[in-house]
Amino acid sequence: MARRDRPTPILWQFRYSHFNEKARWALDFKAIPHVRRSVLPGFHMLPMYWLSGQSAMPVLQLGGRTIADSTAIIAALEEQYPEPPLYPRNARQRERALALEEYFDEHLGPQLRLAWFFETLPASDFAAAQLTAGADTFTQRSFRVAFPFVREAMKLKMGLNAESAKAARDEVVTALDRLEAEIQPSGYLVGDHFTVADLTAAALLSPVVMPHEFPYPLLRICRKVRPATGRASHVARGSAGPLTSTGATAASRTKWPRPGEGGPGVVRS
Ligand SMILES: N[C@@H](CCC(=O)N[C@@H](CS)C(=O)NCC(=O)O)C(=O)O
Repeated sequence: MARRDRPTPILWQFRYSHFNEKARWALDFKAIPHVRRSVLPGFHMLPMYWLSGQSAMPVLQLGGRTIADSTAIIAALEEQYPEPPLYPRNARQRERALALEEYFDEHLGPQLRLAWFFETLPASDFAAAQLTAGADTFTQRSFRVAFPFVREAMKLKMGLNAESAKAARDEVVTALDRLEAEIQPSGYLVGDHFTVADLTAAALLSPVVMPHEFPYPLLRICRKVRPATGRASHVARGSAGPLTSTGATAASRTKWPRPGEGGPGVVRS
């Protein structure tokens, strides 16, 4: 079926979420016109269970299928919209790209989230404002009122406490060192092109790196951090505390192309 004749995919998302950014970026990279339906943490559970039988976002409705999990979403997009590719054509490179995607999904994404929320959830005004950034005033105010309950639910769901946050921070630093070590002379993680491995690492680091390309408002909490590279602004505005490590430097060096950004029919929500 020609691209233009296919039903418009619907992405169910949290705006402020790095796993959701991973799926958004894949859609944008492939310039796939789609609709975004944003929900708020805590209020997402019922609709997501109803839609997909589980609660984690992102969820993509694509040609009659409902797909949960960013990795599965990218695999489905790659199948239905192969151009431009996110998977290398070469089998060994593809294997490496998928292995790196899995590594960052398992060892960077959840840990960065834990460390990040451990620092920010106690700051109720900031955290509630970030989680509702861009929403209308009524939504923002209502969410702020409900936030103490949402926060407790989030802490329970993530198993968030001082000990788990410390372990998560250590694992993030290990993952950042691995990222630094894996970047090839080309500047990409696999071969000479941007692949799912680069997309995954960069999207999952977006809460720390705060790239300009992030499509929703990111609230700045950071003091000045000494620039580490020629693209220091990406590092400096995002890095807070112990996550300012070599890997944040590596992420700022990684290329961040979004060929399909704002492509025809991409509906921002
Ligand atoms: N492995 C999943 C992880 C998704 C995930 O952890 N999503 C978080 C937001 S970053 C979420 O929806 N948490 C709420 C919940 O699980 O109910 C993926 O790659 O999509």
